[in-house]
Amino acid sequence: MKTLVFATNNKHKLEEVQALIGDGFQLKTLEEIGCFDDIPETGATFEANASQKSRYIYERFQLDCFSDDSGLEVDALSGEPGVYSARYSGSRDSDENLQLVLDKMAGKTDRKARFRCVISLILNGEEQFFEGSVEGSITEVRAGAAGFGYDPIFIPEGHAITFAEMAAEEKNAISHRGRAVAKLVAFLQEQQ
Ligand code: ITT
Repeated sequence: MKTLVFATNNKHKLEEVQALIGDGFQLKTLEEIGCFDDIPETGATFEANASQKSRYIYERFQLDCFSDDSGLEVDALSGEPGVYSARYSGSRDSDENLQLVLDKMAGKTDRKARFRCVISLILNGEEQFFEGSVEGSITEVRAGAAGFGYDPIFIPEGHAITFAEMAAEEKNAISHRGRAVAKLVAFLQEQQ
């Protein structure tokens, strides 16, 4: 079975990707390979940050690995929080971050937004990118308790409830991360 390190410190991402990647692959966490570093993320794009995370692990451990850089882009906020999604309010507190989005969106009629996810895979020393996105809109108030991050204020297009009101499988089937992981899995299957 193929073993891949998933270079993330976000346990919600890990749970989602574990559910999506299927039985054909064994995921190793950063903890399992003995990496407790604060991996730098200083890029201006999801691609650059994803690359930084997977290269950091590959260079130190020489293991096949991938990373996910993701976030919410709100049209009326010129694409914010974007690459700053994890710390938009200055802290990593999801409640504070999503409240800042709601505050900045007060009174705005254009509520269009999307989640984007870029995966950087380093397999046998070669890097590949896989992308996924989901269009949707920002609610006026938060709803739901499932998921993580901005899920309580994001309604995917064609649906009437937020990601945080959906079962994990329902979110995974249409999410930015679900779509990027599906491309990653298809690529890995071709390699076998
Ligand atoms: P790692 O870098 O360790 O993977 P992180 O949480 O810092 O974890 P990112 O830098 O990629 O990850 O930031 C992603 C942020 O975007 C995340 O913390 C959430 O605030 C938001 N986000 C990404 N995917 C999301 C999702 O599916 N639902 C809700 N919010 C999401």
